[in-house]
Amino acid sequence: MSVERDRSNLPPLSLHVPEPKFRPGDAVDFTEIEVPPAGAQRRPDTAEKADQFHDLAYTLVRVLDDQGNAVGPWDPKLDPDTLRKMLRSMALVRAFDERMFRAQRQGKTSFYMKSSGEEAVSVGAATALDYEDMCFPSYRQQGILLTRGWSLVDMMNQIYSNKGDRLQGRQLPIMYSVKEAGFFSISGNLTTQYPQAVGWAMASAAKGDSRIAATWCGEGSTAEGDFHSALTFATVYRAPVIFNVVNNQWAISSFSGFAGAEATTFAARAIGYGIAGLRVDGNDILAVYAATQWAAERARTNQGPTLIEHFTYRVEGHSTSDDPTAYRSAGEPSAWPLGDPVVRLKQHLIALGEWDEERHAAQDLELAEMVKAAQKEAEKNGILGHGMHQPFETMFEGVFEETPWHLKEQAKQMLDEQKAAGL
Ligand SMILES: Cc1ncc(C[n+]2csc(CCOP(=O)(O)OP(=O)(O)O)c2C)c(N)n1
Ligand SMILES: [Mg+2]
Repeated sequence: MSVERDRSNLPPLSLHVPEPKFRPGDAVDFTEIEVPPAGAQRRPDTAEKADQFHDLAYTLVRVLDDQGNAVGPWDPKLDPDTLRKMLRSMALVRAFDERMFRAQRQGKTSFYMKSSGEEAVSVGAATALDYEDMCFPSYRQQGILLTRGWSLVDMMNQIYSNKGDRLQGRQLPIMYSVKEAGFFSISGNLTTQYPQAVGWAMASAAKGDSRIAATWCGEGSTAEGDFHSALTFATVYRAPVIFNVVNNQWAISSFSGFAGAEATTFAARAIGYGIAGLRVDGNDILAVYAATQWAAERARTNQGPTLIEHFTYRVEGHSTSDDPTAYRSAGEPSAWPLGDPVVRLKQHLIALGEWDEERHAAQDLELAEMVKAAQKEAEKNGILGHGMHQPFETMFEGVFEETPWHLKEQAKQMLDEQKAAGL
């Protein structure tokens, strides 16, 4: 028997619905974002237990200061050639993004996603990892393929779903899959790459291999169940994996608050799992490089996984299907307190006397020409809407080792109908 209690003098509950600070038309003031000085964060030994440096999950590991100097214990002390290579890779990502964005607007493909403002996250990590390490990216890490020297034409063929497309038009444009470059198939289903990376890393360890895995997802994607099961498996088996959370503040039109950013940092998610957590200035490529190198050393010495939050900003729309002016203030990108990753590395190289504005401008021109030439080459294989680039029946292939009878039947029916229709 239940006795109802008089609840009339209890305070009414209320629901907290997060709301972004700035909406279209609002003036932007990011002074609330705490930006600690570069060089001020300690660098623990890679053999230290994860619970010894929880503070690093609540700050920002930074190397490049406002004058373009590399300072503090996280400075990876890279030689000028490596620095110039990273600058070139970031500039190439930008040139590639520009060109492919335009190709979409010209109707040559149905879809494209830029990574403007986030180039340091993928280029810095890909430079710090070994080529043989396996990457499980999201759709905004084209910088890994470009840093690994993958063919621009091959990437463009995929974007155009043309007859040179190694995926035969069966994936959304930009969802590359390049086994030869250690680049796992991108999935449109957010965060599926997290448990996949852990599984791969566990297999690598079980086999006594020396290769590690790295994976990336957006801050919004941390709300997926897959994120949490991946972290559980990884901590239990001390899987040699690096979890990257790219906190670019937005998940399409939802701000980071909807993934929990009002309550704590994304790096702090690691703490509850007993995993090493670092929060890094994602627009500082030296910090990204140093954090990745540190996490890779932990993984390679069986100290287990590391979660790195890259604090950055998505400068452009989510994709070519998005219009950010509808939901956020146009002033945000320029007010972002951590600057532009390309400009910051350029400034550093200039401060070292290893680069100058003229060389930079010349490189930008050279890269734009290179991308243009690759585009011309790829377009020889076809663009969207100009003919059939793959035989119809290929849509039934590549999923099962042996095509099951019912798919064979459907394929035959389709081909018969095509024939009857005179196609
Ligand atoms: C499981 C799943 N839910 C929803 C979507 C739709 N979707 C595609 S991208 C995206 C936003 C993801 O934001 P975030 O993880 O922050 O990554 P970002 O795009 O900022 O790099 C959403 C909701 C999806 N693709 N898969
Ligand atoms: Mg995001």
